[in-house]
Amino acid sequence: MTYEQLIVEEDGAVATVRLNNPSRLNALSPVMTPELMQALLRLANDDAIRAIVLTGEGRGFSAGADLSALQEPYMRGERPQLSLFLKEGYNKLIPLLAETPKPVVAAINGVVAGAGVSLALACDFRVASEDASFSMAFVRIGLIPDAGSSYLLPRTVGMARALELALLSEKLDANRALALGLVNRVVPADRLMAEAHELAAKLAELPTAAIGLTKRVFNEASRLSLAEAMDLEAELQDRAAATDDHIEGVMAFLQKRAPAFTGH
Ligand code: T3D
Repeated sequence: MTYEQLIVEEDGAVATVRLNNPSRLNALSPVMTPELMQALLRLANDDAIRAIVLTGEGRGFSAGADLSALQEPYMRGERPQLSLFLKEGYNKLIPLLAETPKPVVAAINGVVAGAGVSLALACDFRVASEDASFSMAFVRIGLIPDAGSSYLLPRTVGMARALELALLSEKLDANRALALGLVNRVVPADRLMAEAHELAAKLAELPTAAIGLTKRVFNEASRLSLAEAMDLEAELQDRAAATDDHIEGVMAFLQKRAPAFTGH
């Protein structure tokens, strides 16, 4: 499968999805957003793929919405209704990414801004290069945090820090992002892809269905009462217990050997 603004490579059970519009720092264009959705859906349904790495080509991870798409209508004095773009684009893309039943590692290679931050936050792990920098950016163009960042950012760094990041929109370097909990780890630029791939490969060896169900219970539990969350745990635990990997995990423990999970 070939794309115009995406490169998708597979290496064993790990797929690497590379945003590929480097001259615009991989801004999310009307071409890239649907292509990314298409690729994620395909990988989610491919049993051979058990972990995904998301990264950017060039010196950007993603600079958020492709603002060049707004130039012509704004020059003509038009005021396009942004909610229509959001509902057709990010409002489908970000839940698809966050709820993909496979672990997703963001390998943050450089500049991240606006909806690019949302994209990184919707991944399960964020490994940043020392060269990465982060800016919420929305307020600088008179907009509010969208693409799920109003929901994901406070849950990741806490409300006070999220407000500071959104309102001031200052550029953070990778180590500051690590200190705030915005990323899981920072690595030298020349180690980024190897570290992200190593983490993804480790995740790909785990029981894939249990990982998908863990993501689901965490996502849904935050909207439920304790009792409701525990009911959901019980329901999803039946599904996890029905997998071959559950039997393998228990038998490997009892037989004092390493488990060989298959993702089934
Ligand atoms: O439209 C909707 O649906 C609304 C939804 C909005 C969601 C959002 O994401 S709002 C936030 C949008 N993003 C931004 O406002 C960030 C804009 N970019 C920047 O502020 C800076 O580029 C960065 C801080 C990210 C990086 O700065 P720097 O100095 O490293 O790079 P640069 O020189 O500014 O950018 C390099 C090129 O990328 C440049 O093109 P050129 O001059 O070489 O031809 C620049 O125009 C282009 N570029 C960067 N960001 C975008 C972009 N082109 C289109 N859209 C961008 N977002």
